[in-house]
Amino acid sequence: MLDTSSSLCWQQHPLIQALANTIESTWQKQLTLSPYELPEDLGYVEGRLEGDKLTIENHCYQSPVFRKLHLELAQLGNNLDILHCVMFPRSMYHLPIFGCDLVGGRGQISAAIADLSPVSADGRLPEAYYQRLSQLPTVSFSQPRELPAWGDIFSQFCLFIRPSNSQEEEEFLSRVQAFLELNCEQSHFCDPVSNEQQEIYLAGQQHYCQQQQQNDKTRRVLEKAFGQQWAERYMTTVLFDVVSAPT
Ligand code: BLA
Repeated sequence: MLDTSSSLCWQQHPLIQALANTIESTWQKQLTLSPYELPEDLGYVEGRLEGDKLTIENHCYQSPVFRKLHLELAQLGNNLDILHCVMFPRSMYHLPIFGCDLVGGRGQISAAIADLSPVSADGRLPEAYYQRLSQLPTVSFSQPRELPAWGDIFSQFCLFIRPSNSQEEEEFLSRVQAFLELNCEQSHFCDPVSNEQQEIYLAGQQHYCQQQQQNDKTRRVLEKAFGQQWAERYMTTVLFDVVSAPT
């Protein structure tokens, strides 16, 4: 469970609470976590957007296999609840990037996105992922959403929906849990790759971050509350930092 004495978690949409707890407990159970230091002033931040308070709370770890395990909760007044989560592997391992974003307001989640995104040159996931992901039960959602142009980084397994009732919320949650568990499990079986391979996976991660930085919807929320420069710094150092050397 999330250590949440002062956490935003309890004030958020139930699906966000449930997913935050699932992520935190899966990480705690399956990975060997140590702290990841974010820039000092960016762990917990408050700003104002048109009179409403925007609060951001970050939970960040690393592990022997993952460079950065980032769970962020954000809340804008009573209007907008956000969960953002990314697992960046170290480039010496061939693992995809797990990413997830939930955006909702006034009792309704408008965007629920989750993926295991490839970082290889041919855009394919490691073979074991195809086997396992294709064995998952088929799910269909009544309101699928269309990815923006920068979303060419996502895999064929990407879910992007507007859940229309609690059953669809449950189904989304259990699919994300399956992605998470698969990713944590695979991290125990992967071997370090050659330097040449590392260069490729590093470039794949850089491309992922550059595309995500083009999400104007995220940028706009941050710019309105904290200004343009702050939003740029936050998107490029906390959310999607492009690392230039193996870590
Ligand atoms: C969409 N992200 C959004 C939206 C908002 C945010 C307001 C629009 C919601 C909607 O259209 O219904 C805002 N998201 C935020 C903010 C933060 C955040 C402010 O994380 C952080 C402070 N985004 C990610 C990750 C993925 C992602 C990891 O951070 C995917 C793995 C995807 N968010 C994503 C996509 C959209 C979105 C694809 C839809 C963009 C569009 O339709 O143009």
